[in-house]
Amino acid sequence: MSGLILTGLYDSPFVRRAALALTFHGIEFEHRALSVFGDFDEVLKVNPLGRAPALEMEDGRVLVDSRAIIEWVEAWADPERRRLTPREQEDLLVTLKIESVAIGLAELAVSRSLEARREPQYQDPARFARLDRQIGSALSWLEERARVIRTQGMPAHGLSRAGIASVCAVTYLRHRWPDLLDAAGCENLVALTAELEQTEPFTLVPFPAG
Ligand SMILES: N[C@@H](CCC(=O)N[C@@H](CS)C(=O)NCC(=O)O)C(=O)O
Repeated sequence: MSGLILTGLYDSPFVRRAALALTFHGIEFEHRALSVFGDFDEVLKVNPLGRAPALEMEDGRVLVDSRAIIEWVEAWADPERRRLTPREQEDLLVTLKIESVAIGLAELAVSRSLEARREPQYQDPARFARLDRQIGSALSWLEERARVIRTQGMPAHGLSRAGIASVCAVTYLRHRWPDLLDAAGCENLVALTAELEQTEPFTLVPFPAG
């Protein structure tokens, strides 16, 4: 497949996980590094929500939302090839549970970043306190499952969509809110993330420096 364009920055856990799924499957795409803030008008042209990621196809059709993009990529991929989604029902349940919590964690971490962008007089300490409890709780939940996240349902090649979502969320926290990550004390999850970040496809879609 060619002619695909993925819009968004890789400092977004959602854009990054869509790019990781495409890369995992060896699907070539052009990366259009637009910011949802600095390039808002351009982003609105491809995504009616004004959000990233958006995946444009050669015929002009656009798929938005990282979960939808991963679903589509997995469905398109040759069924005989390696996948990110387990076929067996129990494995699928565990994988989707972990992926959902990891995506939710990324949403909470991004919400915290959006909250922090407000003028100080409009920032709400109670909102930060709630977000921090939610982030800490989600990290603890993932930490308890760190040993299964890596290979959940996909022992042959050792990566599932649960792993991709978890790594994207934890690496985002490592860059944006390291104190929260350290406070959660999730050593196994942090070690797993560091290990996977050294492997493909993560090395091919790195979190931007700086
Ligand atoms: N559920 C969406 C979330 C996408 C999302 O919230 N992306 C962020 C970038 S990190 C964004 O576009 N934020 C701008 C906004 O919501 O105004 C997905 O998984 O793709």
